[in-house]
Amino acid sequence: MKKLLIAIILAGLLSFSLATVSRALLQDIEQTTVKVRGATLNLKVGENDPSTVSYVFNNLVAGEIREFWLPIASVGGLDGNFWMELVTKNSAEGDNPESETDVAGEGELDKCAEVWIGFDNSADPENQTILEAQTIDWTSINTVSSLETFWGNQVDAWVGVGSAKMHLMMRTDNCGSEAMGDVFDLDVIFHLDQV
Ligand SMILES: [Ca+2]
Ligand SMILES: [Ca+2]
Ligand SMILES: [Ca+2]
Repeated sequence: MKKLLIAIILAGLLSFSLATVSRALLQDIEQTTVKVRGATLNLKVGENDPSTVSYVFNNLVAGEIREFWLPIASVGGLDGNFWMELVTKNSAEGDNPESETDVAGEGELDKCAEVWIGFDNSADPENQTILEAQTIDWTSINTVSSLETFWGNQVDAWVGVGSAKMHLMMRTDNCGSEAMGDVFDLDVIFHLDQV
């Protein structure tokens, strides 16, 4: 009887030990990492950001056209509404030959000079004549202030994918002897607003 009791106790201890061994469970862990960065809305005009582009149009004469092309791209993570401003400043009489008819106060060149502004889609150079959006036809510079190209139009899309190229032309066909040697600066200001 005593042997039987010992045998039962041993069997119980053995089964308890087996149960303890069977509790060593398998495990698996997976992980994912979220890298967080704030949004950017960033316009790039020309090759450098911020832009370092400037032009000099010297000795403009009636009948000729001066012009430049400038790549414009949205390089941030957000789309935006693209629009522009033209601001004339530093109007002055400059050189004043005796034949100039107006040498008083500010110069007259900024009042008679005209601009033309259009956009090409440079991603498709074969079809630039087709894919050209004109923003303004020949217009006196001092009557242009803000050029709003409404959100969702062709130019916004081209700026968004980085293929827009602005074409600006200037002429002084309406300028006479009153504007001889006169000077002014034209700021072309590009905007990209979050939509
Ligand atoms: Ca920028
Ligand atoms: Ca002058
Ligand atoms: Ca003048």
